[in-house]
Amino acid sequence: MQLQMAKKKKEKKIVAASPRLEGTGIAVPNEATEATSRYPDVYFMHKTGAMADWERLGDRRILFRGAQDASLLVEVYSPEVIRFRYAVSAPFSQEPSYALIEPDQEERVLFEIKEAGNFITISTGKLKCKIAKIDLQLQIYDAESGQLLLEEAVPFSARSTIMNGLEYLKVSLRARTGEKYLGLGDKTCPMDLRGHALQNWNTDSFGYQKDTDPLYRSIPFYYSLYKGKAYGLFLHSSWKTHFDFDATGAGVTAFWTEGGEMDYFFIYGPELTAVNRRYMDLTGKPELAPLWALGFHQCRWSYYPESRVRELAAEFRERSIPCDAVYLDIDYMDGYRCFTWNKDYFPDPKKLIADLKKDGFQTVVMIDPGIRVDPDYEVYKSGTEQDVFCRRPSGEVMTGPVWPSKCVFPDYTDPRVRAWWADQYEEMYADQEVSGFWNDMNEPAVFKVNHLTFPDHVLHHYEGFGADHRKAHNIYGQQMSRATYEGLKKHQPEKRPFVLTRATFSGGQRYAALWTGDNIASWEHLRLANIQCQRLSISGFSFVGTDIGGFVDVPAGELLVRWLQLAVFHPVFRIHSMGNNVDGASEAEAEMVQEAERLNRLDQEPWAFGDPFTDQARTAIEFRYILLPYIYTYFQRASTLGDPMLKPLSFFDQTDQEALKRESEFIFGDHLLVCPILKPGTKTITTYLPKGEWYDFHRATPFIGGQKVRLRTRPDRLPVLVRAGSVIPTYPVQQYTDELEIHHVGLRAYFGSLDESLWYVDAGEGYDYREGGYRLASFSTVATEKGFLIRQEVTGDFQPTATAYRIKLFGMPFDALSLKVDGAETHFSQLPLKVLVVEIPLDFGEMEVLF
Ligand code: NBV
Repeated sequence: MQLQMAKKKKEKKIVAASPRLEGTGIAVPNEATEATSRYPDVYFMHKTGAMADWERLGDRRILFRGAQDASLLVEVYSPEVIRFRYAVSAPFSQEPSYALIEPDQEERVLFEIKEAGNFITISTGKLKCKIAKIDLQLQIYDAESGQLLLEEAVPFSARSTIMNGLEYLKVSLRARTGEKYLGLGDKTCPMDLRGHALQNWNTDSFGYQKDTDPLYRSIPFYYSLYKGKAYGLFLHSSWKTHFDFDATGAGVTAFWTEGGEMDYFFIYGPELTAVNRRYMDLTGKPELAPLWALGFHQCRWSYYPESRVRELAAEFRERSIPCDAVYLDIDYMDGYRCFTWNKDYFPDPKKLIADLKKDGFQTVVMIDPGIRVDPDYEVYKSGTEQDVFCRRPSGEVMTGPVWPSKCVFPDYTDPRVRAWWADQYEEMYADQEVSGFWNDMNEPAVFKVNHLTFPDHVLHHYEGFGADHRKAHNIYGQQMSRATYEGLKKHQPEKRPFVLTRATFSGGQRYAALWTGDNIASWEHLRLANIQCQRLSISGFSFVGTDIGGFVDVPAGELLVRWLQLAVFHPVFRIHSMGNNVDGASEAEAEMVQEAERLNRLDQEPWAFGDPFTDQARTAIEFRYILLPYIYTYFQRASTLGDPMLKPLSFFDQTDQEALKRESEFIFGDHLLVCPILKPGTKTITTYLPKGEWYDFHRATPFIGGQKVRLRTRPDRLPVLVRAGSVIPTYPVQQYTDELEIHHVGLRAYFGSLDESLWYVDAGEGYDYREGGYRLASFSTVATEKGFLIRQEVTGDFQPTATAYRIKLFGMPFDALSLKVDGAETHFSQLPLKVLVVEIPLDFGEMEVLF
């Protein structure tokens, strides 16, 4: 009795903590109502209550029926991954998932169920999951150590009202002292989510701020790290979801969804990196991008007419600033009609695109979901004929203003509509040879109404299961990018698609890269960009970037340069700005804006701020091209293993308490520690080096990790450190990714011992790599007082143009006397310089420098 009262008290507290519930004070509980009285609304609470019975369903599922109106379905996916689903008064849904990939076949997982005393225990070998018979309350333990990993604070509950039906389904967990939370997509709050209450509801967030929530996308997946062990929790719901990471300090972390089922995956590590891989196994990995997509991209709202685009491209080449792609924003369209060209501005797009391509530029264009209502417009006509647009319950097609004042919107949750949408790309992609597409406004955004998006009542096909917009909203952008991706695949099957999307959902990494939307040209936003990209990277979206320099407002030259330097390590490396579409500019800016309007520019190109910033911007972009083979290698790892390309220090060493506190420095790939400069006029920065030995990347100054170090900074580059023993592949500077036939691949080898450094290469386009058309070199290093040994093992059949490595050996503690390559020894005739450079064949097995 006492125990029950204590529980009740706790539950009340949690309810009060939830923002969603605070606002609904009008409903009264069912128990308080009388038959004769009337109320604005009346609510009902739903629980499982005590366990009525349980039943094993097939190989992986166990159904626990509650004595009350909710039941629990447990599904064991693997020894580390268990799915928990709660349904209220309804059978469990059979709907396909937009987030999960369909496994080829369901693996049989061995697990045991034991009923003893007051509990039922499911044991998988790695986990022990204890379910109390009295209320189905849950505890999950590490099977080996017995450490309690997850514990419900109160049993699952849900609430419905007469007027609204189900309002929420909620799980509350104990938040232990010292437990940290990471992930959840592109939230702008500090890296540790603890103390924050956040929502997922894709929202057009023009000029968002550090506390703006929600933003453009929904990734309801977070990590918990406690006493050195990590698990992930993926709330598998396309409804609006809420996460309260102990925001009130009551020691409870709760999450809830506003409809459907409570459906979540518990994903054990215990390493953060293992949690990530298991999440990626569930939701899929990004496809390998075409190499050009990892080059530098230049964008603005908007480059037009054609002469301006040509002038831009020419200026990059004249100034020898590398660039692989130019983007055309909405003004290339004819009256904002998607898939059309403004013929005054772009009389012959095919020719323009071909000419740009000859000069090494790919063209990427914007496509929005809002289709202009215009009976003479082909896309509108065929869409209407084929009935592809979203409707209201009355049957009327939903219209709303976006760029054209009256738009209709395809229902991408219908496979038939996705196929129709995919075909809209045929002419631009297959005939005009646009290289990639940029899907904007797909939260979906609607102008003029405070609600910012479709009304809740709009209907969606939802793969034949039917749903209103509350359920389909968060996956609308993801499904738009999917339909785009499928269109590109269909119309040029031999090419790797490049799709950039603003809105998405978990699993959307399979279809598109992301940018973080309409940020601001401020130092604060550079800091946010750093956090957002790290966080998105561990949330499944490594293929991510920000509008370099800021979308809104104009950066100072120094800010643009520092942003470019950071973005060298963001897979999407693109300058973008509002240009002269300045909205609500201050008076001081007004004159500048007017002038810019007259000239049709407010420039943010790498040279826009003159000297010394142009040279510094060039140096940053050149560094990206130098590191290209390293960056591409880690893209390949992300696409095969799912590993994040950017890793917060916690992903490098989750036992290092200091590393867990850091959010500025991050690891890029497996070997580089990047220390962004986030303040103007920075002369020195203090950075934390995780345990181990490190070198300055450029100067090879050695450092011992596990401590903070103070580094002097330079205007033309960021401090980048590299792990001792690393072998980093480099290319010469190119003006675009396949400009040169590369004869020598650089390897920067830093004295030390390390098991693995990688260099992956393939054709950079197409799918031959799937049939062995790749070359993956794996290097291991051994450093002793007698010498420095590098071993290489190669897999794959691809023959790169390079025939030799030019290896630069850094940090050698003694003079090198000879070089042994696969047994053949050459003595150095004179003592080499401090940095030893040797040239050896690409297919070497073992090379050693002897002291
Ligand atoms: O198409 C114009 C812009 C685009 O440049 C930006 O990148 C998107 O995030 N778009 C938003 C629509 C209007 C923003 C005010």
